[in-house]
Amino acid sequence: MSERTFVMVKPDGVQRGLVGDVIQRIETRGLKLVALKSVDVGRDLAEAHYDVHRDKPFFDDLIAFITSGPVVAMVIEGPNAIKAVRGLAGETDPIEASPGTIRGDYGLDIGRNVIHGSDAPETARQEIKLWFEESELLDYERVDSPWLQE
Ligand code: D4T
Repeated sequence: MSERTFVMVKPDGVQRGLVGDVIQRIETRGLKLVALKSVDVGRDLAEAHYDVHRDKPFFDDLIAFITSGPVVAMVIEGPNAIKAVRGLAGETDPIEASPGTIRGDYGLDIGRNVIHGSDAPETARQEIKLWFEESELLDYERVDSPWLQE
């Protein structure tokens, strides 16, 4: 079943020049880019995005990090897109992430884990609504879709 997920290249990924690599992995997997933009994240947006972690000890550091520089925000669509992107990203803590995943290839520290991907359909809906206007979401078919799905 086709679904949408919210993906963000975090400030460390942008500063380290990893945006192209992340997008390439998503595209070559067969997932469709529905929306894409650079964002200088303000405190309100950062706190809304990470509201579920408000009471965690790492919350302040997380907000400081995510507001420390531009991020690249995306909406990605495809069959099982949420699971597919989480698989591409690897475990939250890069030291636990398998080589071949984005975090396993590029990270060492849980506070600098390069990418975010929604963890469930309801979270994906909320995050897409938080980061994008409806008018920013594109409706098109990838020309190679018959070669990607039976
Ligand atoms: P995100 O949301 O960034 O894609 O990460 P995950 O979905 O994989 O993991 P998460 O929500 O549990 O964590 C959100 C964010 O907080 C940072 N973090 C997390 C941290 O700095 N210290 C910690 O102990 C944990 C658990 C990393 C990701």
